[in-house]
Parts: sequence; C-alpha cells; structure tokens
Amino acid sequence: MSRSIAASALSIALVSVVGGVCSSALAQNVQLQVTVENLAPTNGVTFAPLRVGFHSGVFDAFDNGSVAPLLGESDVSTAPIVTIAEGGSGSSWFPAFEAADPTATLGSVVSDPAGPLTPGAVATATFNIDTDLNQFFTFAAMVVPSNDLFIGNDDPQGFRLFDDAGNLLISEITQTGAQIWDAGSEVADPSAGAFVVGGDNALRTNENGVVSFEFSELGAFDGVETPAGYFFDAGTVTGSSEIYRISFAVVPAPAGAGVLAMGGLVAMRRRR
Ligand SMILES: [Ca+2]
Ligand SMILES: [Ca+2]
Repeated sequence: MSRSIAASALSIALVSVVGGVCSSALAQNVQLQVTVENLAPTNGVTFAPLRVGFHSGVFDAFDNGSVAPLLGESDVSTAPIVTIAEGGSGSSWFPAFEAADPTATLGSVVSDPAGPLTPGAVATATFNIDTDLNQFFTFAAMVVPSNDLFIGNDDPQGFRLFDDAGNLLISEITQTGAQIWDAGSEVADPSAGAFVVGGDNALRTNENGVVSFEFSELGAFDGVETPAGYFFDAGTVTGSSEIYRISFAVVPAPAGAGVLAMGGLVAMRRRR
C-alpha cells in the first residue's frame, strides 16, 4: 500500500519535473523579498523562524476546531503543524508540504545571526517564485515562551500573493494576539516549554485538544526567564495588540540588464 503510494508520488514528481522543463520558457519568475518584524513590546513574545511556502493552494496543515491532522504521521507529537507549534522546526511540515505540492517553493525567514526573533527584531529573506505555479502564500511560526502556540494561516488559499500576470497583490500581513493558535497538542507547562531557562522542550504531556485561536496559555509563562535574558510579561499580549508583521517587496531586475538593453539600442542607432 505505502509502496504504491510512494510509486505514484514518484511518478507525479517526475511528471512535474518534465512539466517544469516544458513550461520553463514561459515561466514568470519574481525575486520576492520577505521581511518579518516582531512587533511585541519589550519582554513580550518571541518567534521561532518563520516557515513559508509559495504554492498552488492545495496543502492544508490544520483546521480551526479540529485535532492537528497527522497527514501520514503516527502520533500527534509529529503531526506536521505540531512540529511548528512544539519547537518551531517544521520537521514534518516541510516534507508533508512537499509531498502535497511538489512544485511549491519552501523555506524559512531566519534572523541573522540565526536564532529566535525577539521583541523589536527584524529578519529578511529573498525567494525566487514562479508566479504561474505558486500564487499562494502559507506561513507558520512558533510563538514562545510556550508549549504549543503558533501563528499561521488555516486556509491554504487565504493569501493569494500574485495574480495571473505575476503582479504582487499583498504588501503585508499583520498578526494580533487574537490570531495566536494553540495547537491543542501539549498541556501548558513551563518546565516542558520552549524558550524557558530550565525548561526541557523535549518533554510533553498530551493535551488531546483541537487547534483553536487561544493565547491564554501564555499566562502560565508570566515571569519566566527566557534564554534571551528577559523575563516574559504575559500582560504585554492582548487580543488586539499587534505582534508580528510580514512584508513583501518585489526585487527589481538588476540595473545591468537595463544598461545592456540601452547599450544594444545605442549600438543599433549607430549602425544606421
Ligand atoms: Ca485549514
Ligand atoms: Ca496547548
């Protein structure tokens, strides 16, 4: 059973590669700069690196009000969205995304130097996007200190970034406290939490809950010391407080390309 699924996945992947080669002459590629900002005040929440996908709109890692989908995993602790929510790595989120949408462009926006995005910090990354294939944007990042809180989009077609002509449709996405998800996978406990001095993120107690908009578990972390050297203040997060912004900007084609075109024009005129 699993072998035939793997074989069909492989044949789909091969067809996709061939299709990619055939359509490459017509592909519209855009260099897109993605900037993320932690808008939380001093002693507020921090974020793990943002995991992103530019895609066709078919991969859905979770639904509001439902248990985190396993998507081929055997246990909720390794469900794709839980590998974002409980540690931030996306260790099974990336493979599940790629399996569902083999031509998606996947990656991360990581601080420089690499590490958590603390209050007030900014990070950026540039992606090469085929806007014929990948018009939709999906994101997910763990919110810490916590056991299983994250930000991300439930609807895989909720953020259409590009139209059919390759024009950028969205300049920024802002998230508030009310948009923090609790994965419902791990009971709130600082001793088993992430981004807690003395906490062991490898420990966990099943919550047996559903994914829902809920940031109340942050209260369990009020006053804990973080590895960034500050003591978390849970009172900094309210439903309406802005905590995170993702901005998009198309990187203009290199100036050299324009200069070359001008040079060609001058050369043509001189020939006359
Ligand atoms: Ca969903
Ligand atoms: Ca929880």
